[in-house]
Amino acid sequence: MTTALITGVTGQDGAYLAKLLLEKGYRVVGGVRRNGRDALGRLTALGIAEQVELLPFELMEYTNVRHVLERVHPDEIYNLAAQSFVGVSFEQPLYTSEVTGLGALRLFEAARVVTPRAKIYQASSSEMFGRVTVSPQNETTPFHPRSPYGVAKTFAHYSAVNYREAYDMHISCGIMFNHESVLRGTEFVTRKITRAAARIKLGLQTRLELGNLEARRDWGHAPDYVEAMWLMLQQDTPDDYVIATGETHSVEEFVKTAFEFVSLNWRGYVTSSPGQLRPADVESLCGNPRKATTALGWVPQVLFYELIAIMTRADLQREGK
Ligand code: NDP
Ligand code: GDR
Repeated sequence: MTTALITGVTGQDGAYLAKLLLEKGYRVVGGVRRNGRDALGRLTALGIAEQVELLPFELMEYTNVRHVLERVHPDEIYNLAAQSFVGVSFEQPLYTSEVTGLGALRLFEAARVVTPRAKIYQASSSEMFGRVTVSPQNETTPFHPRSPYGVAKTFAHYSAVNYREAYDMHISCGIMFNHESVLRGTEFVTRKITRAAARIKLGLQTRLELGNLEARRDWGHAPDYVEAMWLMLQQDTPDDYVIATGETHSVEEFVKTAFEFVSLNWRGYVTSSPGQLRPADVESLCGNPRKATTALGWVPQVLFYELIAIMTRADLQREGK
């Protein structure tokens, strides 16, 4: 039986990936932090909380990371743990660098010592592209990160590449563009919008305050994206892959579509507030997933309009209870 260790198993991607690997017959071990809240909410929502073996895991603590590898001896390691919210990274740049940047290096270094033959997936991000001058972006597009989060992910990405080249380790990076789902955290703009549209429709909320409505993103569906993570680790040689839909839409288009889904005109409810703007923002992202399609056979199944329908419908159900 193949054993996978998922760091960040309580997050959106961790939950979907755990489900996928369990369906494939893996033994799935998940690293969790003790933080006193309902950490297992997403695993419970997918009905797999009992099937994932949970171990205390903290990326800040090298000894802990190393002990977990010694205990689990995973065949595959998926490093999804991170301080993943770009907005907060401006408030907590050092902490974000520690977890999202150095945390990944701690894991690679521990794996080099304990499980050098394990295959590793590193969750790289389209935020590394940042201020782009070419569109769409692919694996050869230069990085110009625009946030402490983006800088930390770029450090982690190059650390992964360096460990691959220096120590011949099987580390692959998914340069993933935004991917969303019904399990997305409510701090991210998509879920903030679909939840608000549902709540306004149900009379539970009156308005929605957003920031930059002109920002454009390439939004896909998280269950499709975890499939790409797994595919990367089934290859004989490690590599980096852009995972995206190839479509780009603005935040305003997202708002308009979600509100239309609940038969409301967004203009009566949504404001753009300077307080929600970031010191620097990534204005526009659009990925070219051709390499993943050719080499991995990966194709996104859910695109923009269906994604918004899935998320808004789920929020209507949840909020209507
Ligand atoms: P989430 O924010 O939903 O999940 C992050 C996970 O990391 C949570 O399980 C969290 O635990 C855990 N974590 C945070 N800090 C630590 C720490 N110090 N030690 C151990 N675990 C920690 O992120 P997503 O699921 O959306 O994303 C997964 C990964 O992919 C992240 O690395 C993210 O940066 C990256 N990514 C995501 C994209 C997206 O669009 N979703 C796109 C590109 C990259 P807890 O539950 O305790 O907070
Ligand atoms: P992002 O996602 O920063 O791309 O990072 P987020 O949903 O937070 O922002 C997307 C864009 O929307 C604009 N925006 C707002 N964002 C939030 N959160 N709240 C608002 O009210 C709001 N109004 C406008 C933002 O300025 C931005 O331009 C996500 C995370 O999952 C990262 O971990 C991941 O690496 C990248 O996607 C790819």
